[in-house]
Amino acid sequence: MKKRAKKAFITGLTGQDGYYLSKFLIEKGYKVFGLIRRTSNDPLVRFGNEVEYLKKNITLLYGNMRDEKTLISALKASKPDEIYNLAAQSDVGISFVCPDESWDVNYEGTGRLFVNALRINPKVKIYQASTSEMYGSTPPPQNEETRFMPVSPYAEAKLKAHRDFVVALRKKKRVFIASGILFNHESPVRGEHFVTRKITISLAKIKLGIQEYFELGNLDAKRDWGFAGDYVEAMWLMLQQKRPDDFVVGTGESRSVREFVEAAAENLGMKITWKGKGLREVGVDEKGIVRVKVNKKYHRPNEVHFLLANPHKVATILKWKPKVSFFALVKMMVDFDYADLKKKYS
Ligand code: NAP
Ligand code: F7E
Repeated sequence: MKKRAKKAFITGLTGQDGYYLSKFLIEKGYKVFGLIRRTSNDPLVRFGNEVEYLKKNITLLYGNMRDEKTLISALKASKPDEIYNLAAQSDVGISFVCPDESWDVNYEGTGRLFVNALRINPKVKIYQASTSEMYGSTPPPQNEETRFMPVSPYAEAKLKAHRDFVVALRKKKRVFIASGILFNHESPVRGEHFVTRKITISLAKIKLGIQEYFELGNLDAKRDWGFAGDYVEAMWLMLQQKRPDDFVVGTGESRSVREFVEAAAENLGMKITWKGKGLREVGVDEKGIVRVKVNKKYHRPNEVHFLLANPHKVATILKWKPKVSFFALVKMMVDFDYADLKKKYS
């Protein structure tokens, strides 16, 4: 007899990770259900020219992490074997401006989803998108044993969700809830307000003569940047284990925002060098034209200075390793934005 296809329910389907994870699961033969919320623009804009293929292969269910009834309806309609909770107000900077939304979606929303999912089916396997931001001010390298010291409303909400709805619920009810403590992961479909994509879009525009310069905040912040397409496999692997657990997912290499700018520029045949200090620092090209300025408005009230994963556990237990290097990731993003903008502006 033919085996029934497994069913996966993804929240945050329309985000960066939702895009890569839904494609990954469709290719694995899953029947995929995704939560989408009403937005003023097309919520599937990230799917680009794959939209028809993905729409054909995903059952879209309207709902919102802030609205419990809609989550219950979506769970009843999808009857999932696996749940991937990717929905979040995921912008750390914005979480200082809208802390209540960050709390309601990232903490309360996770509770609404998990408690109802386990009430409907106590055997469902759940993945929670935890984050390296939970380490906050704890010095690197960071692994599963490292102390959490969050410094933003985003990280506080994610940490409380991790403690209450992953660690405590798993222990108390002996249910299958795994979490990925993922370090920054990027791609050509990364949200345009995150620093990597802001840099690749801005430099591509400068190269095309559409823009003269762009502004950044803290150039010295260091992040462990990997490729989102690699990281969704680790999420899936976590739900294929016998026991639920927490895993740090990262590359084990860290670079500053400044280094990201330099690498992206190099891919466009430009060389950026730095002059001045603090808010007066600028990045100039080989002709001496200012291409990067620092603006206080992009500095956060509290900053996470240095993140660097120790991915030993994910490599040994899940046998997972990133495939795309830092430089290949930067090239992938720059190439995409340059080609896309050239088409749009020519
Ligand atoms: P993203 O691109 O910002 O996507 C966030 C998703 O959440 C979008 O689909 C968004 O829908 C949805 N969402 C936001 N508020 C919602 C609400 N009230 N109800 C329902 N859906 C809502 O984020 P991502 O980069 O894919 O990240 C996925 C998850 O991993 C997030 O939980 C994030 O916090 C976490 N994480 C990300 C990273 C990273 O480096 N990317 C690292 C660690 C952890 P709309 O499209 O309608 O806005
Ligand atoms: O900032 C600095 C900024 O916004 C990276 C989310 O996916 O990863 C992401 O959070 C660094 C920070 O990502 C600008 O201060 C300088 O130090 O790209 P980002 P993030 O805050 O690390 C974690 C793991 C998540 O969980 C989150 O959901 O870059 N930076 N200048 C800037 N950042 C932005 N956005 N814009 C600037 O102009």
